[in-house]
Order: sequence, then C-alpha cells, then structure tokens
Amino acid sequence: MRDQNQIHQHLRESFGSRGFLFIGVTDLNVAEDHSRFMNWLDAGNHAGMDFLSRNADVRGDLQRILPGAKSAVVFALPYAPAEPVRTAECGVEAQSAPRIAKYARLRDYHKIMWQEGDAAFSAATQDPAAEHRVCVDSAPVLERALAAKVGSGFIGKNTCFIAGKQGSFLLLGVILTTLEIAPTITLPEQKSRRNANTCGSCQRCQTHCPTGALDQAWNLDSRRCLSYWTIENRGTIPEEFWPWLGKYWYGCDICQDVCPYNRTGEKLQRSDLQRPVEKLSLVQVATMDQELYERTFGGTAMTRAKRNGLRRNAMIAIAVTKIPGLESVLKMALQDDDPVIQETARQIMRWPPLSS
Ligand code: B12
Repeated sequence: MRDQNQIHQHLRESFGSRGFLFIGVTDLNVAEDHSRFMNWLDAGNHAGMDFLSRNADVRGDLQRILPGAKSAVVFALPYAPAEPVRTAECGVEAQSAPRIAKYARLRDYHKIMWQEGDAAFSAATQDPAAEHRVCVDSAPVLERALAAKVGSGFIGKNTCFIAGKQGSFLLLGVILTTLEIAPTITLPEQKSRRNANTCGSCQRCQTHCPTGALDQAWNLDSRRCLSYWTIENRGTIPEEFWPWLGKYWYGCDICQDVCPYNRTGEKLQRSDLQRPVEKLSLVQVATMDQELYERTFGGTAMTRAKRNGLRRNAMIAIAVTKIPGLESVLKMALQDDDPVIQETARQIMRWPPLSS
C-alpha cells in the first residue's frame, strides 16, 4: 500500500492548486447520519422535495452508488466573494435592495466541481485500475455528513458544514472511490468531534432566521426556509414569507451571514468562476422571455428554479419593495400561459399591504 500520508499530501496539493479545499478522507459508514436523515424526512422537514424521499435508502448505503467503493474524498469550493458585495444584482444599487444568495453569483458550480474535482483526484491518486465517482448534488449522498466525518470541520446549528476558521461559504463535493485510502482522522477522534458542540451557546443563526426555519438547533424545517421556497418549490409562495423576498429573492444566506465563523472565512480564489453581473432590472426578470432567460441565467446555478420560478420570485420582490413597474408586470402576468405566474399576479393584487 502506498504511503497514506503521502496520498493525503498529494490530494491536498492537487485540490489546492485548482482553488479547492481538500477537506479529507473518510470511510463510508454513515449509519448514524442516515437514521437522523430518516427522522428528518419522517417529520416532513423536506417539504415538497420528493427527490430526497425517493432514494432515501441509498443515502445509507453508498456501495449502491459505486459498487466496491471503500473511501470518500471530500473537497470544497470556497465561494464567499473576495470583495464585499455593495451593489445588489439586477441593477438595483441600494444596499438594502433584494439580492441573490452568494453561491448563485458564480458560474454553475456543479460542472466545475465534477470536471476539476475528477482531474484533481486522478492526478493525486494515479491509479487507473481504481474506479471513482464524483458527486456534487448529483447522487443521493449525505455530503455534509461525510464532510463532518473527515475531521477538518463540523456541522453548525444552522445545519451547514463549517470548516472551522474557513467558515461555511463552501460548496461540497464527494468522490467515492474503490481505492482504500486511510481516513484523515481515526474513529475515536471522529466520535469525540461529533459530540463536541463547537457552536457553544451561540444561537445567532436561529434568532436571525426571519422565518423560524431553524426551529431547533441542528434542524432545518424546509417548510419555513426561504431557500426552499425561492429555489426548490414549483408552486406559488405563501404570503407569510413574502416580506423576506425583499431581502433575498433567490436563495438565502442569513443563517450563514450572521455566523461568527464566516467573519474571516475562506474567499473565492478563482476569479474565472465569477460571472459578470447582468444589469437586468427585477422588472426585466419578471417579464423575461426564454431567450433573455437563457442569455442571462444559462450556465448558472439559478436555472434550478427555472425561468418561471425566477419570474415568480422577482414579481413578489417588486411588490414587496414597491419598485416602479408593478402594474405592467401584473398585466402581462395575468395573460401568461403559466398558472403559477397567473396565480402569483392574482395573489399580489389581493395582497393586503398593496390593496389597502
Ligand atoms: C435538500 C438540500 C437543501 C434543502 C434542505 C437543507 C437542509 N438543511 O437539509 C434547502 C433547499 C432548504 C437547502 C438550502 C440550502 N442549501 Co442545500 N442542499 C440540499 C442537499 C441536496 C441535501 C441535504 C439533505 O440531505 N438534507 C437533509 C438533512 C437532514 O441532512 P444534512 O443537512 O446533510 O444534515 C446531515 C448532517 O448534519 C449530519 N451530521 C453530521 N454530523 C453531525 C453532527 C450533529 C451534531 C448533527 C446534528 C448532525 C450531523 O446529519 C444530518 C443527516 O444526515 C445538499 C446536497 C447533498 N447531497 O447533501 C445541499 C447542500 C446541503 N446545500 C448547500 C447550500 C450551499 C445551501 C444554501 C446555503 C443555499 C442558499 N444560499 O440558499 C442553503 C442553506 C440552508 C441551510 N441552513 O441548510 C450545500 C451546503 C454546504 C455547506 N457548507 O454545508 C450542499 C451540501 C450542496 C453542496 N454540494 O455544496 N438545501
């Protein structure tokens, strides 16, 4: 067997030279995390995300994703902007204007992490006989649980993986491999770290979450999470959540923005991943056709919400922040083919703060 410290060192260098953090290596035993995941599902915390319940069993048995897999290598892409974001996206200049989550400001991270994570792993291990599979949101893998097992970080009360002083503005990738690589920390060490409450008495994420989604520490109820409603949900958005779309109209970073570990966190190292901010106004987003949508949002993670999801969010953000142009947006929306866009327009017209 090759010197394991040397393999770890090669992995660290190979991922590091591509602007990633090498988080570590772990075995594939996720039994404890999987039972936590099942309890979370049973309590309905996944809201309408059926993709989580569909493959629920597979998440506990990673050999079903890559037969013969023995180890998982975890790496991360830091994405906190190097410069503080002063101007909000979509042409609105005020500090308090509706914004999008930080990760969404990049070119789509999935493709970058699949391709370059694969290259980093192959260059470091140089074993053509071994099989591997790179997973970035693309397979039923508990990415945070694996990250937390490798020792260079922990799960915060906001449920995010926090790499200590490097913070949590990190996107995670997991590479399952048939290679047996020694874990970066031992089992007893894993256990003691898991039980350590590294957030201490801090509850900032819980108290600042405007919608109470972090009802208990270490538990996120997606039915109350703005990120769920603005990205994953395909229907209309309940009005009780609307006021907060005036702050974030796509995704939400509040529970990480307030986390003390993010004061000094790792910044995006690769400027090539930043995409030029389009100067579209929210009115343009709310009324964009397919061509403008593809030109503006194609190749970014924001396509997850699809064109009509972005339009729906923008319509609500306009109504909430009283940006001029609502009347013409509503007129168009009432004639739209999409029932969710039509219904959102009707909701806005009867929304008490506007109709009174
Ligand atoms: C579904 C999903 C969501 C859902 C549900 C989020 C949630 N908290 O469960 C919604 C749409 C709300 C969401 C939002 C966001 N998401 Co998301 N999401 C996912 C996805 C696809 C699955 C997560 C999942 O299985 N959730 C179920 C819960 C029960 O599992 P879990 O969060 O993984 O928690 C496990 C660990 O905490 C583990 N565990 C290990 N050690 C310990 C120790 C203790 C004490 C405890 C309690 C638990 C624990 O046990 C849990 C169960 O296995 C993952 C990708 C993936 N395949 O993992 C990305 C992922 C979690 N999301 C990510 C991101 C970036 C976000 C957002 C920041 C995006 C945004 N800005 O809007 C927000 C953050 C909101 C938040 N506080 O979680 C990143 C998180 C990176 C990180 N540093 O943690 C991931 C890993 C995607 C990626 N490839 O990087 N997301």
